[in-house]
Amino acid sequence: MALLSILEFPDPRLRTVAKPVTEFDSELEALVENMIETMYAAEGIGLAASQVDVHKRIVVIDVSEEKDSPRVFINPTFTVIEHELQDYDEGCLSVPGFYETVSRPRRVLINAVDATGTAFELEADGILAICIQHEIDHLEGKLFVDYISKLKRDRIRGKLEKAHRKSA
Ligand code: GNR
Ligand code: NI
Repeated sequence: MALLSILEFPDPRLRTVAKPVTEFDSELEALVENMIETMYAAEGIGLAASQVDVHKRIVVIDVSEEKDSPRVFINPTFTVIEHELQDYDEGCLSVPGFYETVSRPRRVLINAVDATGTAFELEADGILAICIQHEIDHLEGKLFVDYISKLKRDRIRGKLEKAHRKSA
């Protein structure tokens, strides 16, 4: 097992559109294990492969209280089953320290395959619905800061760039 390093906004690699997974092999299994370990170490509730500079359609999520129920979503898609929006103060491991309100559909039907290539579907609401939409955005090269004003986004970019210069 290994911890993977997480790209931070405004790194242009976060804008890469991820490709579907086609090989369900031990290499994929190892990557998924490392993503789960990295998500827990970073105290996140989700992680998309894009964030660790692997541009494949892989997401891990654990929204459980005990942090003992990791879920794996490969090639995930969703359809909205309740268009009513819910507001949530979102954060992102790739935008550390910043939280902004984002509105997303309240209830979605997720279609994905697991690490063995077996298809499944799952109805999601609450934080799971928010998180899967946030993670699928990452696979499309999209970040939650894209939903807020340019003024706020540029302010966050400036602060993170300054922090990156200091730690370089
Ligand atoms: O840990 C995370 N918390 C979170 C809170 C509100 C909405 C979305 C998230 S996902 C985030 C982890 C992350 O960056 N996943 O891409
Ligand atoms: Ni994120």
